[in-house]
Amino acid sequence: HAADAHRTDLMTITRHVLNEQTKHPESRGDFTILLSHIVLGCKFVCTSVNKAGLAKLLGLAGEKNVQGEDQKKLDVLSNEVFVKALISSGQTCILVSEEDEEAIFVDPALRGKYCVVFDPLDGSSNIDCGVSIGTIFGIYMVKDKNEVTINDVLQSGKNMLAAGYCMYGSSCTLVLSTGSGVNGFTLDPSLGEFILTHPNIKIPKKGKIYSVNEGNAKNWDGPTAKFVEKCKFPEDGCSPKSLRYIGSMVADIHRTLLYGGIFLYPADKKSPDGKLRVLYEVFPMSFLMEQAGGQAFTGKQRALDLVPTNIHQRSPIFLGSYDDVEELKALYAAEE
Ligand code: AHM
Ligand code: MG
Repeated sequence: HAADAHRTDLMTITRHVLNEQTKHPESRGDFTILLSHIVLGCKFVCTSVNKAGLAKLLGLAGEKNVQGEDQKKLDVLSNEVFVKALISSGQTCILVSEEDEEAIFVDPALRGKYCVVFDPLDGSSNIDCGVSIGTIFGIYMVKDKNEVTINDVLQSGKNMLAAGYCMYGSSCTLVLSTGSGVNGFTLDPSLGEFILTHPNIKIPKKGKIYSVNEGNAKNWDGPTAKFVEKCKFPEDGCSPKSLRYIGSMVADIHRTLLYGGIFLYPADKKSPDGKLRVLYEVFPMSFLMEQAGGQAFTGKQRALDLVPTNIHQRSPIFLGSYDDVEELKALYAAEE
């Protein structure tokens, strides 16, 4: 009986990834170990986020992060947990975290072949009011394990082997791509396992939602302003798009993947590079978007073609349904 099979044949994230990796038998075990350590970090952060109000983990830790913003205790905690989990996996050689100014080079004795770039807890301005936040990560492979340099992470996004995010929302959802489509897993708290709940996510070809911080509108460039105007006052007789903006990238991208539409964090006069960071925000989300059939564009080029020169570099980014991004690209092309 199909319904029974559903309940008793549980596709855990580990089982799913092992199945996917049969194409790369040489890396199967190593990648699975790395992923299980990332999953452990996500479970820990999930529990901490859920307990935050109760455990009085909220509030300033008295430290500032690299960008000079106030850092919340949960950010510090999440970062420590991820760094330690990744190092102890024995599979990593370089780590780049939003919370650490310098890249972390793993002790040679514990070194493996993967580089992990991550934002341990993104959207932290949303912590205090209980809105969804998330972890974002991307994985590269080092060229030569014996000669590890910063250039191993300063690679274009299309070289990523895998990328994903975990959203700490009404449920805990991990969305992952290892380069052959996108799959979503939901944490079953009673089992402590992520179970495949959203197989083969494909973003709708065109969406009805746009997602942007309109408070920055006065400083936008021409094409962004024109695009948003067209969302509200379409010229072709279509209905206007709805606006949804959570201000938490993981939640805004998760909705965009499932419902379609477009997410914009454009350049503006005050921040010509936008706000979001190339390595651990823009690249992983762009990787997922393309794997789901959507597009990711910087205003100048395909986002995954960027080659960062600095680990904390920022870039404007437009992500979403194929047709919606196509429309925006046409406006930028007309500008040139
Ligand atoms: P953070 O890394 O300091 O949390 O900032 C990143 C967040 C993203 O989650 C979100 O998309 C964006 O900042 C929202 O920025 P804004 O408040 O400018 O709209
Ligand atoms: Mg962030």
